[in-house]
Amino acid sequence: MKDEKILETRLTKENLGKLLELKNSALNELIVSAILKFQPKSVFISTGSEEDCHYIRAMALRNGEEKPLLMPGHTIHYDGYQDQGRDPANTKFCVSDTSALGSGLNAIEREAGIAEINDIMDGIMRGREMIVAFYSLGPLGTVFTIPCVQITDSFYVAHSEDLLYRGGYELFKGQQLQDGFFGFLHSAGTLANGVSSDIDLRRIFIDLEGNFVYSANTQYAGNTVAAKKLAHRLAIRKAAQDGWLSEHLLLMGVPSYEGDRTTYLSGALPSWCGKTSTSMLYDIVGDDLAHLRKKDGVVYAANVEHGMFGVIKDVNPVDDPYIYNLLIKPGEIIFSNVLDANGRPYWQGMAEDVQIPIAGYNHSGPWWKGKKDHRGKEIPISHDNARFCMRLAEIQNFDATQVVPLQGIIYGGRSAMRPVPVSQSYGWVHGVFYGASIESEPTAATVGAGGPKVIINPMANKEFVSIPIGKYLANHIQFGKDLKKSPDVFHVNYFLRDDEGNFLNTKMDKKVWLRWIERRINQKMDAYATPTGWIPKHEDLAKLFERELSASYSREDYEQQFMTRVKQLLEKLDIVEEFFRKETSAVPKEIFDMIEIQRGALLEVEKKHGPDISPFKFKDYVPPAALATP
Ligand code: SPV
Ligand code: MN
Repeated sequence: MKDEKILETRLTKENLGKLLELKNSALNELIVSAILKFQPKSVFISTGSEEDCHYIRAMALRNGEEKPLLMPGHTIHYDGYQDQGRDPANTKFCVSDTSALGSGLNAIEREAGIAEINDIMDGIMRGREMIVAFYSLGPLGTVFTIPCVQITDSFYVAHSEDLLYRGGYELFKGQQLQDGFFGFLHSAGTLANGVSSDIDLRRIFIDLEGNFVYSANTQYAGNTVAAKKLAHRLAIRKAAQDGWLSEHLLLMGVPSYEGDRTTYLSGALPSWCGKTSTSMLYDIVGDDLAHLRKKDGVVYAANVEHGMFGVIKDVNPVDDPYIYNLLIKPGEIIFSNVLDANGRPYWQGMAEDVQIPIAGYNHSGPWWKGKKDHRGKEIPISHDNARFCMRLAEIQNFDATQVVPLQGIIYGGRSAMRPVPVSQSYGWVHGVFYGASIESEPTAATVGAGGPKVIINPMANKEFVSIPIGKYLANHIQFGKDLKKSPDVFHVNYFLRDDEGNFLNTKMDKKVWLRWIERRINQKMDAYATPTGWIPKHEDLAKLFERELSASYSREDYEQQFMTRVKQLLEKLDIVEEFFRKETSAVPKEIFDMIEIQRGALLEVEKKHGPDISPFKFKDYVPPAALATP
């Protein structure tokens, strides 16, 4: 059958009109091949118009993927009990030469991968409607724009995308897209009770050579929502080819005390390490993904998204007032995997004065207090990775600047004993090393988390890097080279603990660390040099604690938090070195040099001062010159 005939059999006149108006033969071919493979009963084309978005939302409710809550605009969605996070084991890159990707990436030979996914997705939409929707990665009308087309049978996925991304229908007008487009083919598979039930057949296969992602038998947004982590993997590869960076970064503006400037910062922290809450401290531009490009020697950044898919656990009036206030008033929000009791949502760590019901419906199905899972573990009221999804524009402290000049990059992890709460690198390459050696613990954002206690997660991007990790780091080093001034690079760790396991900092202390960062970038703050970077002085922090939090900050707290713990830091260097020695792609020599220099500097200060060194001991310290490469 000719292409037009196939389209006519599945599309109403109105939908066909919306498609043909684009006059895009590559797109038509893609849709025809999707129809032939997936066998949907009908096809809905969304232009992103209010009417089309309304239809998508209504259908998500009608087919049970979402249910209405009492508050106008609020809906709730559940993922299957085994489908509440990303699935690294079944997320694979399909490439002709799997060994060329290095050792850290989950790859499958391209033909075999595509055959496997085609087999799984054969006829997968039978009896269902197929949605075709268009989005843009990054702001429209800028060099950041990348057109994306999503084909899915999940109205929940399309609804989430309408909240999270800028519409891209117009970008597909015309036969040629200058630089191609990214395509996403998703099916939630068989649904039971509104959730994907063939979890054994869950696959997320990324065809790097075709710029397509296939995702089947899953609903969790990290596995399905095209323009989020699926597009991010394609974008990392495209960025490497074109000399820019696609990063797992928050973006924020910090207005100055003097009222004369806003400093734009980005931050890479693995999920569960305080990324969203950092982005909310001052003015939020984005909380998850950013693209970085250079122009005239300056780095510019843009938020890939325009919505937020945030962890809801611990969102309460004290820690996250702006978000909390939105979650309790009318507005378009999708809650996922929280407790629904009589049409009201409840989650772990919400306001203290909220009376949590003892029964309702949650990510485990009907729920009652004391309900246990198959391992005998009590099921909490909401999943640790339960989320909310909303547009950023709703948020009070949203900064709508589309493209921002980037002055600072923050890397952060989760570590009980190291490193100090905040430090600054001596230069760009030392900063790349900060990012390359991010340390965290397993999180709830991936299913089947387990394995090693310490995870080395370069740039918090390990799960998404789609090129050899060595090449990825080499690109970072290269990116900083021909700049008028490279962004200053910092490291944060909000999770230091004492010997009894108590946190050394409150959640709000990060406001002070961010303020110190802003003032360092603008040369308004002095610092001590230490073997691992510049650290704040006590007297400066004491003033910032007073001004930001009306709190005092004792010398003892400072000494304990900013202690250089030589033994722990050396241990970490060993773990980092082992991680990179095991990698089969060519890791840049600069990374190994940094490990050596750091190790040497730590051993030297240990000889002089012993293993736990007070920050006051570094008043006259001079760091190794080799750390200060520009
Ligand atoms: C993360 O875990 O980093 C997220 C959520 O941003 S996910 O969609 O799972 O990637
Ligand atoms: Mn993320």
